[in-house]
Amino acid sequence: MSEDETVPADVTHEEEIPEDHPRYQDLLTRHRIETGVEKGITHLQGMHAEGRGSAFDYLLGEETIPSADAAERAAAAHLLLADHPVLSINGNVAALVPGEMVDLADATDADLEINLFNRTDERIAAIADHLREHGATEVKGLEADARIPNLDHQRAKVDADGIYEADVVLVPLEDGDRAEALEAMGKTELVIDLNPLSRSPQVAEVPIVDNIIRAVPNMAAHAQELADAGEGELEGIIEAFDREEALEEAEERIRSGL
Ligand code: PTJ
Repeated sequence: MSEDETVPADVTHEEEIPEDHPRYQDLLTRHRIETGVEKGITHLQGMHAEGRGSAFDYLLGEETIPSADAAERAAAAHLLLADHPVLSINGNVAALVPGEMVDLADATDADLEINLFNRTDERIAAIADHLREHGATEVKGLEADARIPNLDHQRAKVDADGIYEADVVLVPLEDGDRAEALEAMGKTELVIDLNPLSRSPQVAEVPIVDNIIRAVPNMAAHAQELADAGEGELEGIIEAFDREEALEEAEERIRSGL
């Protein structure tokens, strides 16, 4: 199919988007965010965030570049080595990769916790239902009985036995203030963000500059492959990963298109 060929203006089901369309991933992502907003899962601002991400992804060539794959493998190793890993879910993440986050949690024995920038009880409940529909058995973030220090009240809310006490946290599409506040709590942060210049990947131990729809299934595949690896092998993968180099490679790819 050529790029000029159109897809139906009103896509009701994502199956209506032709998989051979040159911008398939972008169309799929847009559709999932739109559906997320309609279902009360995704905030309207999530559309803006997605538009920004999609521009970076276009420049990256809409593919997982080698340094992102290395970051995804290192992130999987961190999750497997952690005492208490937690995967943070916001409205965009829930709309884009609900089942994939459940698979990653299963593969790494991690908790799933809803943590919203624009927090309302209605959205928390809608996202928890949505995750359960996609196979989650336990969803954290509903208690909100602890606070991240140095953040305003709503955005600081977390579960005491979830993100608050976690040693390793995956924070995809995260706002920079919260990423910095979590980092200040001494947590190992794994960040998925298509903008390598954004503050969240800049403070992350493992910045993953990739589209979340590719990154999360790839992390789960790495985790499954590393399921029987010993601590030494996992530590070796972590040590071999160079965060500065990964950020530079992603920026170079975006700027040069090469
Ligand atoms: O659901 P809530 O209330 O928690 O709100 C979630 C959003 C995403 C709206 C909120 O956290 C927000 O406003 O985030 P920002 O500050 O816009 O940051 C989102 C980052 O994610 C940006 O740097 C985007 O480039 C990046 N991004 C957007 N879509 C993707 C992405 N990164 C990876 N994959 C994507 N599909």
